[in-house]
Amino acid sequence: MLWNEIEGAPREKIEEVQLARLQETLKRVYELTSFYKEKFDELELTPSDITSLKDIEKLPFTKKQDLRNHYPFGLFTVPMSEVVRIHSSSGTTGKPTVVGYTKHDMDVWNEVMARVFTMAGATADDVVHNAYGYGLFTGGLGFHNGAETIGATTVPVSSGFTDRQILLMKDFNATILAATPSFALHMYEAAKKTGNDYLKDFKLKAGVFGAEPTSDGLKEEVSRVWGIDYHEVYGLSEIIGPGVSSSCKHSKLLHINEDHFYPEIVDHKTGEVLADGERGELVITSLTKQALPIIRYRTGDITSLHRSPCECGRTLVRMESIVGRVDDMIIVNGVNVYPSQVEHVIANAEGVTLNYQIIADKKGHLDKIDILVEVSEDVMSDSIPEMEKIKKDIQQSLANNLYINANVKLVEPRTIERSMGKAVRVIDKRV
Ligand code: DLL
Repeated sequence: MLWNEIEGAPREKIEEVQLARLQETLKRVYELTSFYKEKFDELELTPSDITSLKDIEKLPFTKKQDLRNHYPFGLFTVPMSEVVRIHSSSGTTGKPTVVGYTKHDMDVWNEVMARVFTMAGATADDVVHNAYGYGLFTGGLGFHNGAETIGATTVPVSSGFTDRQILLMKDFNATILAATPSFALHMYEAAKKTGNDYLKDFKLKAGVFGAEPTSDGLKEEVSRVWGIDYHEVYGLSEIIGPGVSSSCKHSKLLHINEDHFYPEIVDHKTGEVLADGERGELVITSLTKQALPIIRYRTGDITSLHRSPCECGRTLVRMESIVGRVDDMIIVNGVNVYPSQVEHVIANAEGVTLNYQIIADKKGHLDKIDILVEVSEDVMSDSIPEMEKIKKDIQQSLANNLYINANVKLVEPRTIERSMGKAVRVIDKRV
């Protein structure tokens, strides 16, 4: 089932809508912000020079730093009286990035989140247990409004208080779980403690997971332990929040709501636009945003685009699941490594869980990398030969697959700190 007709419209129709909306957005930013006016003037461009979607390549990029430079509201194109909602990043690595929404922007967000839930098979008959954090983070309220838009019963539980989550999920007969994948796994650990036949008490049928890079192994684990279909959702606050794209039941690729968000893939070093299927940095132009329209935003997320038809009938372009972030990549003695690649190796190893942490440091002039991995409950941690074998196998697999020499340290179950939202996978002591 589609939420909106446009999701399955002929390509020409989608592109016609995109071009008209792009031209409107360009006029808006050119006339209403000195930031874009100056950037366009430098390139001797005016909005009327953009007459095809291909012309988008002529436009300047927008970076996170541009938003920070105009903190808090400098790039808004409406008076504050029209702004009905503010969200913001946590700002742990500098000034927070602040985003705003008009009533119309909220309608767009609700609509794309309704599409996300519909893609996951949810209807008004479902009970959505929303364990994304509420507050300035867009996860909680984004999912909340989407669930209400489809008429589902919405449980605004937010993150944290894991034992209570389990109780409420069971007693309220939740059918859809919305959470970060790492928190969903943590919830499972808590549920398991309540008894071995924990699953018979739950009515869950599907989950809508996102907000952090996740290996196929972790996705399969979440789906297996809860006995549910795994649907993925992607998004970022600068563009709207969750709801930029999501997966249907037919494949792992995510349909991009491209009538609202125009995607491109660029080489992250040169900025050159790459062909479909090639991996690079995702760049998004908002096509309908009013409070904070944004042109060619460098998301920092690495993925690729695919235009093959999908069995669900949607004609929207699809993206592969995020491989990693440009700035998440750690360079270990000259070798590029993404945390999700390490996670993939751990997922295929015997005797360990998917709770891990990567610690990068210096030893003399060389980089040194420790990977802490929790062993499974059923591994005899006092059996030294068994532990040695597990450790060696993981180290060997990291060397063979990722070309890194890491020191794997096996640790007792439940000793790595759990995250209630996005998991912290890397601690880089070199920076
Ligand atoms: O994380 C919005 C969101 C909330 C998406 C809930 C999905 C579910 P920010 O806090 O602005 O917004 O963080 C955005 O999170 O640039 C990606 O690096 C990462 N991210 C989001 N979804 C995924 C995903 C929300 N499905 C940043 N896979 C993005 C991998 C993701 N990374």
